[in-house]
Amino acid sequence: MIRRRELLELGACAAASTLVRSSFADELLLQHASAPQNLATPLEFLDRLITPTPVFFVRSHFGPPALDPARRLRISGLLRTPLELDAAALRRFPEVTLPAVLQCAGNGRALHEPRVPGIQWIHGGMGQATWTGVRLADVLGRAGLLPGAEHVWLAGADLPPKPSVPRFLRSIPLARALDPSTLIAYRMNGEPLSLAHGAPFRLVVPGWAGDHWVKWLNDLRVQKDEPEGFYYQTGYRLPIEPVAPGASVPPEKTRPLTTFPVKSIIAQPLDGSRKPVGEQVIVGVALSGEKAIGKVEVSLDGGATWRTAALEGDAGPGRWQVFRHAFTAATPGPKRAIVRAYEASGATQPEKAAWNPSGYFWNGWHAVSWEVTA
Ligand SMILES: Nc1nc2c(c(=O)[nH]1)N[C@H]1C(S)=C(S)[C@@H](COP(=O)(O)O)O[C@H]1N2
Ligand SMILES: [Mo]
Repeated sequence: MIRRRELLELGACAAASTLVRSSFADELLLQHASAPQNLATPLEFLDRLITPTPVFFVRSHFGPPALDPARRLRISGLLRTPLELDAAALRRFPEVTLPAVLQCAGNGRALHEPRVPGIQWIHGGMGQATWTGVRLADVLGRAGLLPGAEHVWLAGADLPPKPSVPRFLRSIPLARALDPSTLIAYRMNGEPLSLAHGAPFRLVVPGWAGDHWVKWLNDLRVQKDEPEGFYYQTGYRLPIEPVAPGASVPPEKTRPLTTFPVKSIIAQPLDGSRKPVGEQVIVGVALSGEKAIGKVEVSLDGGATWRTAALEGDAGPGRWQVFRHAFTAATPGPKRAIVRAYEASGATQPEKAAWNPSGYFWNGWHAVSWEVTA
């Protein structure tokens, strides 16, 4: 059995990305010299409802397989009629478009204390796009579920770099597969899916962490049980009960992670920036797995008092909203803003995120400091 550390070394990198201008038009692209398969969305782009595709983060364990527009999706297991669908066959199901946040479970890993190994994402392991495709429920309905169907195993066409490395295999419970927001998508932000984001088709599971959003999808199996193997039994699991920072957690005290928790991130001002006296605007995004955002608050006095920020975009599960709070700084000097989001139910973010051994789901209060200049 491969150990987590060996696996991490294969993909280890800081998820730093730089923006480069492409030779076409004025397009900005993400680039990372050592690991092109792991790219972070720059923080300053988390100020809008839709993340432009060229700066949308990329996370691939092994890198993409060859581009194959003719790829077929095999749908097998506990079904009356197993199916094999290519892109044209998929398009005969009713088409759906919805906005949804895609966020890596490891987003914010670099902010957990003590630090844990893995890609050191800060805030850029997420983005929101519109996704177009067909409902997985419609496809499974056509195939006809047999008694005992409880889990849907998901695999893509990407292969590990060597035989000792396990394949990337995920699974979702049948109820989540049948949710009308779960899509087999072939378009992102209105354009055909790019290879980096899973062409020709990928799964979209709004509100659930990115590892369920299997790219280059080619093998879907309806099963009675959850799968075995590294990516299911060891990776992508959280402690069932909260643990002390730095604790080791035996596998039987863990469960697969699913929805990401409520959080909010400030995109502007950037930490360490300088702004002239006058109007100061704090902008960012607020999101929470399968819950709608209810309220976002900003504090300018270290958490003593909070003001409610204005929200833009529609509230709803699986999507983010933009928050904005403006105030006037009449005199020069240092400023610091803290943000926290609430779900509609009133549940809110913890000041410090719950530490866990793999560094998933950081959602502590985000603070930025900047200088107001004369
Ligand atoms: N086949 C396949 N699907 C995959 C992955 C992968 O390595 N292989 N990475 C997953 C993870 S961990 C994340 S966070 C998302 C990232 O999607 P993106 O690269 O489109 O942003 O894809 C998921 N789907
Ligand atoms: Mo991820």
